[in-house]
Amino acid sequence: MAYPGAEALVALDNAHYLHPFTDHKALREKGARLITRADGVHVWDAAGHKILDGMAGLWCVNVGYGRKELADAAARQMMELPYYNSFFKSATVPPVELAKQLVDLAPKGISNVFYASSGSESNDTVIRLVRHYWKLKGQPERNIIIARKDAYHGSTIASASMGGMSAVHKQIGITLPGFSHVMPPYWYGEALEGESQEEFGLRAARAIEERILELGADKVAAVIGEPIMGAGGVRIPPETYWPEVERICRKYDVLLVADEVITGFGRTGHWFGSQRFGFTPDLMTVAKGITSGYLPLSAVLVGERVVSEIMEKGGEFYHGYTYSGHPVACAVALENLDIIRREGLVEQVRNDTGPALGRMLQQFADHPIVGEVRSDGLVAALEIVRNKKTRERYPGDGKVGTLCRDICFLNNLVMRAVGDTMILAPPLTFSHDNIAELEEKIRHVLDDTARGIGAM
Ligand code: PXG
Repeated sequence: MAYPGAEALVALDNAHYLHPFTDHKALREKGARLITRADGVHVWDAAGHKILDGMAGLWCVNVGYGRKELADAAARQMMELPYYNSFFKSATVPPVELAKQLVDLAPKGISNVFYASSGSESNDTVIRLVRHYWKLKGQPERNIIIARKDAYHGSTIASASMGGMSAVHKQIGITLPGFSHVMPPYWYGEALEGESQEEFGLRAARAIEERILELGADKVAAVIGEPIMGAGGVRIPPETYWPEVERICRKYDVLLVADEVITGFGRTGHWFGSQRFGFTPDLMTVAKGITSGYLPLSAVLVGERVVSEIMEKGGEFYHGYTYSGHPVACAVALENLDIIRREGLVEQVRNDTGPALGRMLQQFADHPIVGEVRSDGLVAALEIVRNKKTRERYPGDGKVGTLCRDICFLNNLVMRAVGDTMILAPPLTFSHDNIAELEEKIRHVLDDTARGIGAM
């Protein structure tokens, strides 16, 4: 059944609402798709279509939609104490309890938590903390952070400057200094002919070492990376990459930061991507799945190396947000972690649904327009190419990906396109039935896309 007043709402949207990451001229031509409700792994639009959400909202609705426990936790906390801050030597209960749980879940060495409300704010906090640390250490000239090209670390000026998206940098115009970008660990796109995954992983890691040596190790504060690059196109690094990056960071005494905004809270079948890839970061950024997106919350998890410096040297760290440690958001996070544990979602993704999704998707590796299928836990990518052998892309800079995404829409499936890379990150509650439903839809979508471009 159509949502009452839907047409008028779409007109109001066109008139008054500037959407994030949107070409507004193009949006106005068609109008937005109004999403009005959701349950489990499906969302419904105003026209009544039931849509399979292959992206868990924006990589965040880990426990799925319609969780009464999370609404109840928020309501209880709102009645008890809707807000108080943790500036000026005060604290509230939920962020304290949540800090303990986060520290227990995180890799060894992580001992403290700084809260914010978004991944971008947390990454800004990382930049502030890293610089603060090296100043306290008496090495203020260590102020460059090495990141990877095509990385996404957020949309504030600082986090976008740290990110490696060239179109974003171009639009900002003058990005902030203090960041240096190296090759991403993207075997399918960057490997030399005949280069194995393992060899390429080492070469991509050593690009970081080369950059450290070029800049001078005494100028480099930290290396930051998403364990699996998300918005850059689900680039899953070879197994050799992260251990080598860690070795290099230790060798030059550089801090290692994991941006776990997407990979945190079970996405890869481990609590954190750093555990999946076997490395121990000094700092970690988390957001999204920490509340399954039900309320905005993010955090920087801080390791002993940085914590001990802050504690011993003292002095105020001039940084924080009104909503740092928001009690309602933290209460929802506590309940969300409880659900993930109670339902064994991390283990389910690791041992059952992650491998099942991978097997289902691999059959499309034979499809005429698919060059590579890759997945890890419940995050996956399908590369659309013109020539499977040479990996040549279709011309048009992502036009085929956009076409494929639009065909997904018509088939009531949400799959995101990054250029011509189609990506998936469904809720962690995704079942075998959901995987079967997804298979049906993907088959249609790929066939229709191939027919649309004359490849079938
Ligand atoms: N780091 C990573 C790894 C992210 O994926 C952020 C930081 C920033 O988080 P906030 O909460 O400030 O948005 C992100 C966010 C997309 C898409 O289209 C991805 C993100 C956000 C919006 C869109 O894939 N990731």
